[in-house]
Amino acid sequence: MPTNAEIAASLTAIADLLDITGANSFKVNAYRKAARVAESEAQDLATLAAADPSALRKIEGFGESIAAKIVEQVTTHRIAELERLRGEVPSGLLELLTLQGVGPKTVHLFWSKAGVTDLASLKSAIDSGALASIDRMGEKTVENLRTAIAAREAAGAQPTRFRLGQAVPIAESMLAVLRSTRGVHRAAFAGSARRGRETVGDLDLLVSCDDHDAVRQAFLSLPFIDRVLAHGDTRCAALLVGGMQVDLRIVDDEVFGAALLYFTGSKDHNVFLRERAIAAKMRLNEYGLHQAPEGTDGPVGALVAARTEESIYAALGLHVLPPELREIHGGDCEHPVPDLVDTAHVRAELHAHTTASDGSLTIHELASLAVSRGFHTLAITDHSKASAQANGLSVERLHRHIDAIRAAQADFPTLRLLAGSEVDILADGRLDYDDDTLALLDVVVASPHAALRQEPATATKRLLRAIAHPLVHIIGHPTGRILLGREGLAPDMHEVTAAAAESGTALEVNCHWSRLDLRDIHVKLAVAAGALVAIDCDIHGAEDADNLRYGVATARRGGLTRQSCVNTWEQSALLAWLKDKKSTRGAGATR
Ligand code: DGT
Ligand code: CA
Ligand code: CA
Ligand code: ZN
Repeated sequence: MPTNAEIAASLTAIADLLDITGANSFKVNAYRKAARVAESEAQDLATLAAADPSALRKIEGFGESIAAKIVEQVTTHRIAELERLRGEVPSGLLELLTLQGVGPKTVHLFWSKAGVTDLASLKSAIDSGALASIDRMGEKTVENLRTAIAAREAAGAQPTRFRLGQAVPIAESMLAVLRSTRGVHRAAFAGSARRGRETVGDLDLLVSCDDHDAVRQAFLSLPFIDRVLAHGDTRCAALLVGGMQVDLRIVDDEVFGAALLYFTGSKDHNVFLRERAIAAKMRLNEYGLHQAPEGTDGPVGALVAARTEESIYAALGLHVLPPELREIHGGDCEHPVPDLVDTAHVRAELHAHTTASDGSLTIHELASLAVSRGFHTLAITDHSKASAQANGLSVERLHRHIDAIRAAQADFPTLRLLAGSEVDILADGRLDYDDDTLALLDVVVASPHAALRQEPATATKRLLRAIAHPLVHIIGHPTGRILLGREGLAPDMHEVTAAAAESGTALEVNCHWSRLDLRDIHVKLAVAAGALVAIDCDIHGAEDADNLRYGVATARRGGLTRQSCVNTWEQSALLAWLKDKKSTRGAGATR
């Protein structure tokens, strides 16, 4: 059965193809909206449609005709309308959509006004001047197109998105160089990376300075630049070794806030802010918030705000929306923003491996690392026996490991060391250790590691069983997905989060940037259900502790508050939760 992402991709494909044929934009927008809804819907749409085809209609954004298309894809694995459109539109035109700055409406113009059908004919149309003669196709647009084609050709078959934890360190090392460049006032990354999205299409850097030349020189001589795509006075672009694109904007310091706001996006949030500005008789763009023009198309009026994001939100009468909320929460920042969890609040790591299973640190090294982070609690949670490939511990080895953890405690007066385990949730939801063994542990993280392709309904039952187990404290990386690698389980997350809230079991946001599991939309459901969430680095080596920020960003995107995150609690509250949960053992649990 198709995944939500596959359904979203089909809906987007229909929208793109309709747009390219010049179809009515209401119809096109309905498909685009439905694609966004499908992508951020936490329930498995195929499961929903298979159980009751009319259920889809209840989801806001799916009209009758679109719901029917989804049912068609679920039941027949094809959508006749999509195939008809594919027959009508030359396939080479779709490739043009991957060019930066080129959308389907532009492709419609290329096709209908200049007879362009693929990349090769687009290049000839540029060279012959045929393109420049199309209405609304200025010289600047054609120049941008050349840049985009160069980028496309240089990137070749590289992946089109990169994982947050791979992009952010590169962005920061580039910013460090730019910040030390002469005349630079402020430098930041914007775009999807600043919103903490799990993958980024390209990096957007922003610098304010007195000397554009110096910044451009510094940028162009950064290490790992493979190929320069553009080097203008206010915009540079380059491809890095590995294929990621970096866009740099150079602005005056007075407008840094406006540019940061604009280039942070999301596009939907920008649209919301612009409309808000218009309603208040103002205009907002990347150069600032201005009074509206006097006449219908005169120049904009006086500058209202531009130096900081805060000043712009304030002038619009809005609360500042943290960047992580500028995407899935859409535009809504009229209400006070919740007290989101922050990296500085985290005082405990509850998922860490030592050399006893597949970690590279000893108990003592891990504990020293936790102390250096200012943590008050660390749980040692090595793998259980079913994870043989990760050197999971037999019951006998676990007994000795618990003793070693208890013995190490004496050396760390400021840190509470907990003896735990990351216990496999077997395919049917049973746990990999018997209850008497689990009862010896201070903390049990139960995680799925194998059988990650099971049907959604089976996966739901599996997780519900583990959640209801009274000796389980935390469900580790609940779906087992690997970003850009493996889909993982697709359980009904409404049921999973409701059950977690009911039993007081925490759901983990695994901070590793290849997991980020729970993902943002699942965190949002957990928050809505009132479930507890654990944000853990799943430490296997010292560097993993630095991934905390990615897990926190994911949690913030889902709207997680400090109160609902167990890692932020005072030690006494955390220990009380761990102990109390165990003592309800046997109270009506299904085993
Ligand atoms: P990505 O790179 O695909 O992960 O996603 P973003 O959000 O970083 O997108 P990008 O790099 O194309 O543009 C960065 C931001 O600039 C975007 O979030 C909002 C703003 N922006 C760029 N193009 C447009 C546009 O055509 N309209 C509006 N409203 N905003 C735009
Ligand atoms: Ca970007
Ligand atoms: Ca960009
Ligand atoms: Zn683990």
